[in-house]
Amino acid sequence: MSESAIMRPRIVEVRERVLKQNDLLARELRQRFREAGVRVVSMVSSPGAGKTMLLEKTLAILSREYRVAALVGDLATENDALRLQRSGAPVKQITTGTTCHLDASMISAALIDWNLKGLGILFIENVGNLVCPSSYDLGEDLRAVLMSTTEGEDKPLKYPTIFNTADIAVITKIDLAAAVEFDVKAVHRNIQTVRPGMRVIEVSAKTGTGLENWLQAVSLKK
Ligand SMILES: Nc1nc2c(ncn2[C@@H]2O[C@H](COP(=O)(O)OP(=O)(O)O)[C@@H](O)[C@H]2O)c(=O)[nH]1
Ligand SMILES: [Mg+2]
Repeated sequence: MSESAIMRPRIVEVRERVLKQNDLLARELRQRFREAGVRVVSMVSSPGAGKTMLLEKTLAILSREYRVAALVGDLATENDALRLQRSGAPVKQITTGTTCHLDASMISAALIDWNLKGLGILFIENVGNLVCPSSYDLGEDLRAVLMSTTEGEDKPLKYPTIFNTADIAVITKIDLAAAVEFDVKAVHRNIQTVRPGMRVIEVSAKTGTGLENWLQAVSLKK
């Protein structure tokens, strides 16, 4: 038997154990969020799709109405936390080193000294990646997958799992659609092929287009 054939079952076993452990911890987090009455919204996308910019706008607007806060994951640097802190909301950076996603234990550790009572919405910006984050439940109420017009229309077909584990899809940088000849109809078709019935919101954090729809989806307003 080749070495890879011997190794494969053990790797799968360890991976299953890690995911099971994560699911248990995510369940505890969800319970903690529920008890504190905080709504948790996570954002996933490829690097540069516009998570931080949309979150900067979101925190600035929603903080007039709710107490909002954010956790932001990246392999390295505190850059995004510094950008988000300008909104005045409490923000904490989670640096993951070589890990390409956030997991429930990282969220738990980041919140250790936070009092969640009285918080309206907690946002979690995941590490930029359309693959790894899909397997890790973070205890969130709503997971938004973002993709920008500059990435092409076929991302939903290439990365179906992340679209299947998310609750809503957000097409970002809609202000650039014409310039990059982005086919808006095609992306809607592709998302519905992968995930029939999925809610899709088109936004531009730069111009403000569609921001109302996004804010309505993430906020407590029904
Ligand atoms: N034209 C345009 N650029 C945007 C928009 N949103 C983000 N960007 C730009 O895209 C780049 C990456 O954005 P960032 O928020 O850091 O993406 P992240 O890596 O997903 O957090 C930055 O240069 C932003 O200024 C948008 O709605 N329109
Ligand atoms: Mg970012």
